[in-house]
Amino acid sequence: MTVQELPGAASYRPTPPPAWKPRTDPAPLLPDPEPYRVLGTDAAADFAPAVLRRLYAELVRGRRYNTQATALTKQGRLAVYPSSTGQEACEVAAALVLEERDWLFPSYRDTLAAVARGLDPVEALTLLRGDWHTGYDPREHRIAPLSTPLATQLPHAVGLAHAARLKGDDVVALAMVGDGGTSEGDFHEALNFAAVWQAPVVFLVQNNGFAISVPLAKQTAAPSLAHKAVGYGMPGRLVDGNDAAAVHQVLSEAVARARRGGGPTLVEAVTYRVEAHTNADDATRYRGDAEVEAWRQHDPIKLLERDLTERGLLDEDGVREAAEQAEEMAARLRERMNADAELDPMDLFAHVYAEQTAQLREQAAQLRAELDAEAEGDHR
Ligand SMILES: Cc1ncc(C[n+]2csc(CCOP(=O)(O)OP(=O)(O)O)c2C)c(N)n1
Repeated sequence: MTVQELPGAASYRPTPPPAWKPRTDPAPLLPDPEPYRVLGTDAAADFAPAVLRRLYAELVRGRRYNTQATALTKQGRLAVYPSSTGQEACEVAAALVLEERDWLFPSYRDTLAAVARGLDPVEALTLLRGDWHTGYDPREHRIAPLSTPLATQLPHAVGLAHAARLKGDDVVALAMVGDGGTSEGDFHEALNFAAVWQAPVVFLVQNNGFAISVPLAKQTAAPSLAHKAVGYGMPGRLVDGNDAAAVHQVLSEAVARARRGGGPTLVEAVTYRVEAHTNADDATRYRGDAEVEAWRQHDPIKLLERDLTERGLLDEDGVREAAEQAEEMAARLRERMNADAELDPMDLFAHVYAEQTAQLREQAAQLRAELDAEAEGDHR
């Protein structure tokens, strides 16, 4: 018996499952096959020279901040510093594309973004010096605490952005995370909620090649990190993370989209962590010099300087001026970081809970007693 001979076969029409209907077309959400670039291409001519010069000054200052902070770890003035050397284009552009009323959600790698947004350079290092929780008032510049637990800043960013939208506030949140952080559950939860709620949030993934010693290939089998966006129903953009103009443009577009109610964007910036993970890491154990050298040739400052010089937008005086301003900043930072901070150990218990737990009260009383006994001993 053939199918045509089955009873009722004449009325049989194949149909999709009853609840199925077409959802979002994935094509417009897909990232470009190659990272977007501006410097050295025709697109550079459309860029406002003032923005490029500002980016240049900030990159030079940012690089000097990184080298100075690393030097402070060697002098014992800073406990730890996760350097963003080589990633300055991402750090600076993330700060510059936001309005004052917006919020930045950085990770421990992003001290520089916080400083470029206006945070006091010493306050930005307070946590890494081990002196104080967070070290600054997040509300002052609308910069959430530098987050050490990977990706936990992302759901916070989504919550803030969604709440702002419900209240009718014109606020965008930009959240930064590393390539390793994209494997965390918090990354998934944040992106899923952001897309479902169409929250005004931009996720910037700095793909710097490594999560400490783990290379990206051992981290994910996704075609790119930007492709992950499609699964959540938001656009993914792939950009050369060392091309400051390209990062600035892609992030500006994502922020503008979020602001006009268009929802979230996931931006993957392809960059490289030129230094070790922190001063406590030895990167020579998991990568070779040739790889690092290739990235040094694709340095964000070199790329911008070459483009600006070739187009007559920067001369020797401009280069010297930027270097001098960066030196002044570094000298002030050194001076202030070399002064011993006045610390009250009792502050350990402050600002953790609105109402302290019984255990914390007990521990605080113990510490108070020890400090008092020590002070008495000093007087004897
Ligand atoms: C939830 C959590 N798990 C593990 C760690 C330990 N840890 C600190 S940094 C790091 C690597 C993160 O790499 P990536 O997200 O690529 O950021 P990068 O340091 O390269 O900027 C890990 C696993 C942590 N801080 N938080």
